[in-house]
Amino acid sequence: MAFISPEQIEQFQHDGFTIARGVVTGAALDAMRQQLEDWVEESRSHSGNWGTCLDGKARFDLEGGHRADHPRLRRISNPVEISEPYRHALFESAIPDHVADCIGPDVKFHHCKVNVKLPGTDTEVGWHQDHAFDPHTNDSMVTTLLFLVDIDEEMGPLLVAPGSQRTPFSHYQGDDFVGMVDATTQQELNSRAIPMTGKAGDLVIMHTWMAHGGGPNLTNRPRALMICDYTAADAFPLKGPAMPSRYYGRVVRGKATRFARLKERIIEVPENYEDDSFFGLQGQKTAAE
Ligand SMILES: O=C(O)CCC(=O)C(=O)O
Repeated sequence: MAFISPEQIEQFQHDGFTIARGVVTGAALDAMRQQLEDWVEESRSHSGNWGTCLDGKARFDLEGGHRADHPRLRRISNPVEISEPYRHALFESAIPDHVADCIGPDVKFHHCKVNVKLPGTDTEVGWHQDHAFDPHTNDSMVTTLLFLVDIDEEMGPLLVAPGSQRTPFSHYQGDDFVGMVDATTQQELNSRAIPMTGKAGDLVIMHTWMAHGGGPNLTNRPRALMICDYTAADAFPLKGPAMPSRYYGRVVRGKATRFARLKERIIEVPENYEDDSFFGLQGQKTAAE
Protein backbone atom coordinates (compact mmCIF):
# COMPACT_ATOMS: atom_id res chain seq x y z
CA MET A 1 0.00 0.00 0.00
CA ALA A 2 1.33 3.43 -0.92
CA PHE A 3 1.36 6.03 1.83
CA ILE A 4 2.11 8.97 -0.41
CA SER A 5 0.61 9.82 -3.79
CA PRO A 6 2.39 9.81 -7.18
CA GLU A 7 2.11 13.64 -7.13
CA GLN A 8 3.90 13.77 -3.77
CA ILE A 9 6.65 11.44 -5.05
CA GLU A 10 7.01 13.66 -8.11
CA GLN A 11 7.30 16.76 -5.86
CA PHE A 12 9.88 15.00 -3.67
CA GLN A 13 11.97 13.99 -6.69
CA HIS A 14 11.72 17.34 -8.47
CA ASP A 15 11.63 19.90 -5.65
CA GLY A 16 13.36 17.89 -2.89
CA PHE A 17 10.46 17.86 -0.41
CA THR A 18 6.82 16.98 0.07
CA ILE A 19 4.24 17.32 2.85
CA ALA A 20 1.93 14.53 4.05
CA ARG A 21 -1.04 15.64 6.15
CA GLY A 22 -2.21 14.03 9.39
CA VAL A 23 0.43 11.30 9.61
CA VAL A 24 0.41 11.05 13.43
CA THR A 25 -2.87 11.94 15.15
CA GLY A 26 -5.06 11.35 18.21
CA ALA A 27 -3.67 9.82 21.40
CA ALA A 28 -0.23 9.15 19.86
CA LEU A 29 0.22 12.84 19.04
CA ASP A 30 -1.26 13.99 22.36
CA ALA A 31 1.25 11.83 24.26
CA MET A 32 4.15 13.42 22.37
CA ARG A 33 2.83 16.91 23.06
CA GLN A 34 2.35 16.16 26.76
CA GLN A 35 5.89 14.77 26.96
CA LEU A 36 7.24 17.99 25.43
CA GLU A 37 5.28 20.13 27.90
CA ASP A 38 6.81 18.07 30.72
CA TRP A 39 10.32 18.68 29.34
CA VAL A 40 9.69 22.43 29.11
CA GLU A 41 8.46 22.39 32.75
CA GLU A 42 11.55 20.42 33.79
CA SER A 43 13.80 22.96 32.04
CA ARG A 44 12.70 25.62 34.55
CA SER A 45 14.78 23.91 37.24
CA HIS A 46 17.99 24.01 35.15
CA SER A 47 20.29 26.95 34.44
CA GLY A 48 22.42 25.21 31.80
CA ASN A 49 22.23 22.31 29.35
CA TRP A 50 21.54 19.00 31.08
CA GLY A 51 21.17 15.25 30.52
CA THR A 52 23.71 13.05 28.78
CA CYS A 53 23.68 11.50 25.32
CA LEU A 54 25.73 8.54 24.11
CA ASP A 55 28.64 10.81 23.07
CA GLY A 56 28.69 12.68 26.41
CA LYS A 57 27.01 15.82 25.00
CA ALA A 58 24.00 17.30 26.81
CA ARG A 59 20.61 15.97 25.73
CA PHE A 60 18.65 19.12 26.59
CA ASP A 61 19.96 22.30 24.95
CA LEU A 62 18.99 25.75 26.25
CA GLU A 63 19.23 29.07 24.45
CA GLY A 64 21.21 31.87 26.18
CA GLY A 65 18.93 33.94 28.49
CA HIS A 66 17.05 30.85 29.76
CA ARG A 67 15.38 31.45 33.17
CA ALA A 68 12.86 29.56 35.31
CA ASP A 69 10.22 32.20 34.48
CA HIS A 70 11.20 32.32 30.79
CA PRO A 71 12.20 28.87 29.56
CA ARG A 72 14.27 28.71 26.39
CA LEU A 73 14.55 24.98 25.79
CA ARG A 74 15.46 24.74 22.09
CA ARG A 75 16.45 21.12 21.46
CA ILE A 76 16.13 17.60 22.86
CA SER A 77 18.63 15.22 21.21
CA ASN A 78 17.50 11.68 20.43
CA PRO A 79 14.23 11.72 22.44
CA VAL A 80 13.81 8.16 21.10
CA GLU A 81 16.10 7.00 23.91
CA ILE A 82 14.04 8.45 26.75
CA SER A 83 10.43 8.61 25.60
CA GLU A 84 8.05 5.82 24.58
CA PRO A 85 5.67 8.11 22.62
CA TYR A 86 8.59 9.36 20.51
CA ARG A 87 10.01 5.84 20.05
CA HIS A 88 6.59 4.65 18.92
CA ALA A 89 6.17 7.50 16.39
CA LEU A 90 9.66 6.99 14.95
CA PHE A 91 9.54 3.22 14.54
CA GLU A 92 5.90 2.11 14.58
CA SER A 93 3.76 4.93 13.21
CA ALA A 94 3.20 5.57 9.49
CA ILE A 95 6.30 7.83 9.36
CA PRO A 96 8.78 5.10 8.25
CA ASP A 97 6.19 3.89 5.70
CA HIS A 98 6.12 7.36 4.13
CA VAL A 99 9.92 7.29 4.08
CA ALA A 100 9.95 3.88 2.35
CA ASP A 101 7.73 5.31 -0.39
CA CYS A 102 10.42 7.97 -1.04
CA ILE A 103 13.71 6.05 -0.74
CA GLY A 104 12.85 2.36 -1.12
CA PRO A 105 11.53 -0.46 1.08
CA ASP A 106 14.60 -1.02 3.27
CA VAL A 107 14.96 1.82 5.77
CA LYS A 108 17.36 2.47 8.68
CA PHE A 109 16.95 4.95 11.52
CA HIS A 110 19.83 7.43 11.80
CA HIS A 111 19.10 9.98 14.59
CA CYS A 112 16.35 12.27 15.80
CA LYS A 113 15.70 15.41 17.80
CA VAL A 114 12.95 17.78 18.88
CA ASN A 115 13.48 21.43 17.93
CA VAL A 116 11.50 24.01 19.87
CA LYS A 117 11.05 27.74 19.34
CA LEU A 118 9.29 28.94 22.46
CA PRO A 119 7.64 32.38 22.58
CA GLY A 120 10.10 35.21 23.26
CA THR A 121 13.15 33.29 22.05
CA ASP A 122 15.63 34.17 19.29
CA THR A 123 16.52 30.75 17.91
CA GLU A 124 17.14 30.77 14.18
CA VAL A 125 18.33 28.02 11.87
CA GLY A 126 21.10 29.02 9.47
CA TRP A 127 20.65 27.55 5.99
CA HIS A 128 22.29 24.15 5.72
CA GLN A 129 21.98 20.69 4.16
CA ASP A 130 21.80 17.68 6.46
CA HIS A 131 23.99 15.49 4.27
CA ALA A 132 26.88 17.87 4.95
CA PHE A 133 26.71 16.75 8.62
CA ASP A 134 26.34 13.02 7.96
CA PRO A 135 27.81 12.04 4.56
CA HIS A 136 27.04 8.53 3.30
CA THR A 137 28.01 6.27 0.41
CA ASN A 138 24.81 7.30 -1.38
CA ASP A 139 22.16 9.94 -0.73
CA SER A 140 18.99 7.84 -0.56
CA MET A 141 18.27 9.54 2.73
CA VAL A 142 15.58 11.84 4.06
CA THR A 143 14.90 14.13 6.97
CA THR A 144 11.33 13.97 8.27
CA LEU A 145 9.83 16.82 10.30
CA LEU A 146 6.63 16.07 12.23
CA PHE A 147 4.62 19.13 13.34
CA LEU A 148 3.89 18.78 17.06
CA VAL A 149 1.72 21.93 16.96
CA ASP A 150 -0.06 23.93 14.28
CA ILE A 151 2.61 26.07 12.56
CA ASP A 152 1.97 29.28 10.61
CA GLU A 153 4.23 31.73 8.79
CA GLU A 154 4.85 33.91 11.89
CA MET A 155 6.12 31.03 14.03
CA GLY A 156 9.58 30.60 12.51
CA PRO A 157 8.52 27.72 10.25
CA LEU A 158 11.00 25.52 8.45
CA LEU A 159 12.01 27.23 5.17
CA VAL A 160 13.03 25.19 2.14
CA ALA A 161 14.45 26.23 -1.24
CA PRO A 162 12.96 23.92 -3.90
CA GLY A 163 15.55 22.37 -6.22
CA SER A 164 18.49 23.16 -3.90
CA GLN A 165 18.95 19.41 -3.27
CA ARG A 166 20.73 19.26 -6.63
CA THR A 167 23.59 21.51 -5.44
CA PRO A 168 25.78 20.44 -2.51
CA PHE A 169 27.06 23.62 -0.80
CA SER A 170 30.16 24.00 1.38
CA HIS A 171 29.51 24.25 5.12
CA TYR A 172 33.04 25.45 5.85
CA GLN A 173 34.32 28.97 6.43
CA GLY A 174 37.99 28.78 5.53
CA ASP A 175 39.23 25.70 7.35
CA ASP A 176 36.42 25.67 9.91
CA PHE A 177 33.27 23.57 9.68
CA VAL A 178 30.54 26.09 10.63
CA GLY A 179 27.47 23.98 9.81
CA MET A 180 25.87 26.47 7.42
CA VAL A 181 26.31 27.91 3.94
CA ASP A 182 28.03 31.26 3.33
CA ALA A 183 26.26 34.62 3.68
CA THR A 184 25.70 35.15 -0.05
CA THR A 185 24.16 31.70 -0.45
CA GLN A 186 22.00 32.27 2.67
CA GLN A 187 20.58 35.39 1.00
CA GLU A 188 19.98 33.67 -2.30
CA LEU A 189 18.20 30.73 -0.63
CA ASN A 190 16.14 33.09 1.55
CA SER A 191 14.94 34.96 -1.52
CA ARG A 192 13.25 31.83 -2.89
CA ALA A 193 12.26 30.18 0.39
CA ILE A 194 8.93 28.44 0.90
CA PRO A 195 7.57 28.19 4.49
CA MET A 196 6.40 24.77 5.65
CA THR A 197 3.13 25.50 7.45
CA GLY A 198 0.34 23.19 8.53
CA LYS A 199 -1.41 21.38 11.35
CA ALA A 200 -0.11 19.29 14.22
CA GLY A 201 0.49 15.78 12.86
CA ASP A 202 1.59 16.90 9.37
CA LEU A 203 4.91 15.57 8.11
CA VAL A 204 7.50 17.25 5.87
CA ILE A 205 9.78 14.79 4.06
CA MET A 206 12.95 16.42 2.73
CA HIS A 207 15.78 15.04 0.63
CA THR A 208 19.04 14.89 2.62
CA TRP A 209 20.61 17.56 0.34
CA MET A 210 17.63 19.93 0.62
CA ALA A 211 18.84 23.36 1.76
CA HIS A 212 16.73 24.61 4.68
CA GLY A 213 16.72 27.21 7.44
CA GLY A 214 14.30 29.35 9.42
CA GLY A 215 13.83 32.55 11.42
CA PRO A 216 12.68 33.12 15.02
CA ASN A 217 9.17 32.54 16.33
CA LEU A 218 7.44 35.95 16.34
CA THR A 219 4.26 34.79 18.12
CA ASN A 220 3.23 33.93 21.67
CA ARG A 221 2.61 30.29 20.64
CA PRO A 222 5.30 27.59 20.93
CA ARG A 223 6.60 26.05 17.71
CA ALA A 224 7.85 22.44 17.89
CA LEU A 225 9.01 19.79 15.43
CA MET A 226 10.15 16.20 15.87
CA ILE A 227 12.93 15.76 13.30
CA CYS A 228 14.33 12.40 12.20
CA ASP A 229 16.88 11.28 9.62
CA TYR A 230 16.33 7.90 7.94
CA THR A 231 18.59 6.25 5.34
CA ALA A 232 18.21 3.50 2.76
CA ALA A 233 19.62 0.26 4.19
CA ASP A 234 22.43 0.30 1.61
CA ALA A 235 23.61 3.83 2.53
CA PHE A 236 26.62 3.48 4.84
CA PRO A 237 28.22 6.35 6.76
CA LEU A 238 31.50 7.91 5.61
CA LYS A 239 32.10 8.98 9.22
CA GLY A 240 30.49 8.47 12.63
CA PRO A 241 27.11 10.13 13.16
CA ALA A 242 27.06 13.78 14.30
CA MET A 243 24.47 12.73 16.92
CA PRO A 244 24.97 9.07 17.92
CA SER A 245 22.02 7.10 19.29
CA ARG A 246 21.76 3.63 20.69
CA TYR A 247 19.15 2.97 17.99
CA TYR A 248 21.53 4.13 15.23
CA GLY A 249 21.30 1.83 12.18
CA ARG A 250 18.17 0.03 13.39
CA VAL A 251 16.18 -1.31 10.44
CA VAL A 252 12.68 0.16 10.77
CA ARG A 253 11.20 -1.11 7.50
CA GLY A 254 12.27 -3.94 5.17
CA LYS A 255 15.59 -5.71 5.69
CA ALA A 256 19.26 -5.04 6.39
CA THR A 257 22.06 -5.49 3.86
CA ARG A 258 25.83 -5.72 4.14
CA PHE A 259 26.28 -4.33 0.61
CA ALA A 260 26.92 -0.59 0.37
CA ARG A 261 25.73 1.21 -2.74
CA LEU A 262 28.18 3.88 -3.89
CA LYS A 263 27.16 7.05 -5.69
CA GLU A 264 30.03 8.81 -7.38
CA ARG A 265 30.50 12.40 -6.26
CA ILE A 266 32.92 14.61 -4.33
CA ILE A 267 31.79 15.17 -0.74
CA GLU A 268 33.25 17.59 1.81
CA VAL A 269 33.59 15.69 5.08
CA PRO A 270 32.55 17.61 8.23
CA GLU A 271 34.72 18.09 11.31
CA ASN A 272 33.53 16.91 14.69
CA TYR A 273 32.22 19.82 16.77
CA GLU A 274 32.21 20.41 20.51
CA ASP A 275 28.87 22.14 20.98
CA ASP A 276 25.89 20.23 22.37
CA SER A 277 23.82 21.13 19.32
CA PHE A 278 24.38 22.72 15.98
CA PHE A 279 22.86 25.98 17.25
CA GLY A 280 26.13 26.56 19.15
CA LEU A 281 28.14 25.48 16.09
CA GLN A 282 26.23 28.07 14.03
CA GLY A 283 27.25 30.79 16.52
CA GLN A 284 24.09 31.12 18.61
CA LYS A 285 24.29 31.60 22.39
CA THR A 286 23.62 28.74 24.81
CA ALA A 287 22.56 29.07 28.43
CA ALA A 288 25.79 27.38 29.53
CA GLU A 289 27.82 30.38 28.32
O1 LIG B 1 13.76 23.59 13.47
C1 LIG B 1 13.74 23.74 12.26
O2 LIG B 1 12.91 24.48 11.70
C2 LIG B 1 14.73 23.03 11.36
C3 LIG B 1 15.91 22.62 12.14
C4 LIG B 1 17.01 21.96 11.39
O3 LIG B 1 17.14 22.08 10.23
C5 LIG B 1 17.95 21.13 12.14
O4 LIG B 1 17.86 21.07 13.38
O5 LIG B 1 18.82 20.51 11.48
